[in-house]
Amino acid sequence: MVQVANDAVVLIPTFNERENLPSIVSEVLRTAPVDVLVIDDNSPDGTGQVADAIAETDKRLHVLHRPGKQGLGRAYLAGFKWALARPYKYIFEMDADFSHQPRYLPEFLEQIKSHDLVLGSRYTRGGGTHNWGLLRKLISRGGSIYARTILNAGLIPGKLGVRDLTGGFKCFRREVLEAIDLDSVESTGYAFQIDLTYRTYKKGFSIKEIPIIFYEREAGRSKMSQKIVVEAMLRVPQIRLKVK
Ligand SMILES: Nc1nc2c(ncn2[C@@H]2O[C@H](COP(=O)(O)OP(=O)(O)OP(=O)(O)O)[C@@H](O)[C@H]2O)c(=O)[nH]1
Ligand SMILES: [Mg+2]
Repeated sequence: MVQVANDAVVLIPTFNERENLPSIVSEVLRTAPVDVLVIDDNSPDGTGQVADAIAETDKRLHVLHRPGKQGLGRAYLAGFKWALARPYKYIFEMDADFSHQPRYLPEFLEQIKSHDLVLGSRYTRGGGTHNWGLLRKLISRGGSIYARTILNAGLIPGKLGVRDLTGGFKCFRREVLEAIDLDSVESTGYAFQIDLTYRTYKKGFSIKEIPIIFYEREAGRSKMSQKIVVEAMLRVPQIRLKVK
């Protein structure tokens, strides 16, 4: 296997994040002993080329180019495979838009020593959101409660205690991703986050939620859509039935 600079790699999927990319990458690299993989879906705004230019000057940054926009889930699955082909122990998921603050990375790295999956959680004590409108809050909270209710049905005891199921700031031990049949994951969007956390739980791995404040993006455009919300709602019952 190839040599890597650090034990941990932070996967950052990007679609039109040109404004955010240089600052998020430099802040992540400055804050924690990690490598970074940018997974770009051929962003029309040239994010991929910006990433390539930074990678030329910093060996800790890697770039995976994909031919076109296929959604967050597909990008992460490609990133997981890339990371598992290298000797990384810890594999992070993180957004490019500063909603996930790099300052939390050291706490993740501390907790992942004793847990299999560490989740950045808005809905545990000390967590929250910053600058979110009421509608966005309701969708997110409602989504987590809805997913928890459906996924828990008939499962008590041994209950899925996770409070923030749609969050996307996560750190997996490599053993978790090796144990999951990645090729069978079909969800994209928010459903992807629910799906992976549920699979981790069903395999019996330990999950730890740590509080984070989630910041609304300041630069660039949101890719959140009604379609993603509807997909998540329809997928949850399927996840419950399919994932053993
Ligand atoms: N490679 C890739 N990245 C994507 C795709 N869709 C979203 N992303 C990235 O995934 C991360 C999360 O997407 P956002 O648009 O911020 O979605 P969100 O956080 O639900 O929405 P906001 O809160 O409004 O920002 C960002 O880094 C995006 O650039 C995609 O199809 N392909
Ligand atoms: Mg965002």
